[in-house]
Amino acid sequence: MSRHRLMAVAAILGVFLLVMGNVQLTGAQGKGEAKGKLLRSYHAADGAAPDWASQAIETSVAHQQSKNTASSELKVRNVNQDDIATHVRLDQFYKGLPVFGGQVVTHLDTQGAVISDNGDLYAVKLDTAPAVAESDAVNTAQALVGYASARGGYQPEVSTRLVVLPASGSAVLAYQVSIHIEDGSDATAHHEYFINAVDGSVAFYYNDIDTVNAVGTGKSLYSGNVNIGTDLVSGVYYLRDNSRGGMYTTNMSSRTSGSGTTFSDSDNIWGTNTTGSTQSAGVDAHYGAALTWDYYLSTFGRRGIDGNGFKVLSRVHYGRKYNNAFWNGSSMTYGDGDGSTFTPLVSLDVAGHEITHGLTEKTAGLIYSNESGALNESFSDIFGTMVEYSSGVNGDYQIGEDIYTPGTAGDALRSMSNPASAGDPDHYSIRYTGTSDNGGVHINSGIPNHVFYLLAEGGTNRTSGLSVSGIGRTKAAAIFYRTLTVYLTPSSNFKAARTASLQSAADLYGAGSAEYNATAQAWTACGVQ
Ligand code: M3S
Ligand code: ZN
Ligand code: CA
Ligand code: CA
Repeated sequence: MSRHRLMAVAAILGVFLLVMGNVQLTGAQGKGEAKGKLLRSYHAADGAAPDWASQAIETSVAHQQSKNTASSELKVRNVNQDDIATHVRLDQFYKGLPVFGGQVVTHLDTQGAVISDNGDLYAVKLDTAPAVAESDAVNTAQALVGYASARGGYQPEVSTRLVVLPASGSAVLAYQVSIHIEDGSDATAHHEYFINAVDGSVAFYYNDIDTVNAVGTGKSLYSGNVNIGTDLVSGVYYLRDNSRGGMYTTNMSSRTSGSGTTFSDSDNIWGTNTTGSTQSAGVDAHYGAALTWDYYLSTFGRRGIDGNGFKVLSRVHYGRKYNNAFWNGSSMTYGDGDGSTFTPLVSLDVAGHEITHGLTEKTAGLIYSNESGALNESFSDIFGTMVEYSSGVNGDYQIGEDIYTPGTAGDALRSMSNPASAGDPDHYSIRYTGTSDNGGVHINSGIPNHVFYLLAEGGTNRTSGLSVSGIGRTKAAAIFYRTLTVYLTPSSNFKAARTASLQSAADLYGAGSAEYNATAQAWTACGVQ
């Protein structure tokens, strides 16, 4: 079928003129007011046309009849009268079926004469008897959407109608299958499938929903008020950041399985800075995930933990009084803590720590036991601390100081500057050799943690008495990042980490450079030769 702008034909113009209907008087133009104000309008869906609109419709249809010659029908959609002109909108039909996108608007002056028209009518010639069953068309569309039925108890809304679909070449008889999903996940969409009613193929598709990236105000527990990336879908904001890989944050509502429910909000202001709002912990987790994304991207050019835009899910309010936070291979999970050992475990260093477990899994793959496990933990502490530092607020070398023992000030889960202050070794000679904690992964991490601290800040190891000249945390982080992502392998031990970090320092700053020598000295000071 060839498409003719305004020129295609309408030999049969069936016009449905209805008498009486809704008329809205929206005020007249006053002195000095801008022109173009709507005076009154009529919508066919509301009933019969009032007198003022009937004449305009008749004139418009006659105008189209005089211009067009092919077989088609026109039905009035609406008439709007403003202080400049009256505008009649006519929809195109073919043998009673809507022609998708076929519509013309005729503009009449205050005397009722046609000024101009615009729009698209299509030349159509086809058999309107479908060969494909409507249920088959629906099945085809549903299979393409691939939405698990009744996900989380939610059933998509599905509707179908037979239409004439203008297409290049010739018009097509098609089922328009609308599948509307608004479940708060990124599956949210209004899928519009056009399934060819003769051969069952997909003739056309689009998603009729507009999602808008937004910036919300988050009132966090530990980071004050922060900007957070949110997603506006059909008037509702979601805690989903499409500018950072689509990362999203869900409320587990004390459950321990499933993905939880994506946080949503009506005014894009989230949380209250207190645990009184379930959103507050969600803000911290979402902000932590965003800062971690930004840190790896702006520092190392890495888009997400896999370098390929990995979509991070952060789950908060996991379980009841759960004193833990973990990476499970695909998402970050945070408990609320019992209120005495931990408050909600969503501080920035912990978020950076958890997400870095994901990065380690996708790079060196360090096995979570014994020395490789302690290295795994240490890289999470190192980059968790770097993420916290990147926020510009807190540059400490403590881990979890904001969430640990709210009744005791000044302590932390671990210390990189002085591991012994949290009961952890700072030197290989005093490493833990037992079997608890997977062979001391959260204990012996103190040794490489302290290597990083001495390399970054300089200082003296308390056990060996050896001193290191610091090179700054930016260079130290670059060396350790390269160590993790380029050189280490699943069973690497501390000695392998020393060798790999020296290779990294040589790559970045040159063998024998101050940075290279400081790296060697930091490991030596901590007893790893
Ligand atoms: O160490 C951190 O998080 C954890 C907590 C609080 C408990 C158990 C394990 C972990 C972990 O290693 O992620 C920050
Ligand atoms: Zn960890
Ligand atoms: Ca910290
Ligand atoms: Ca404390």
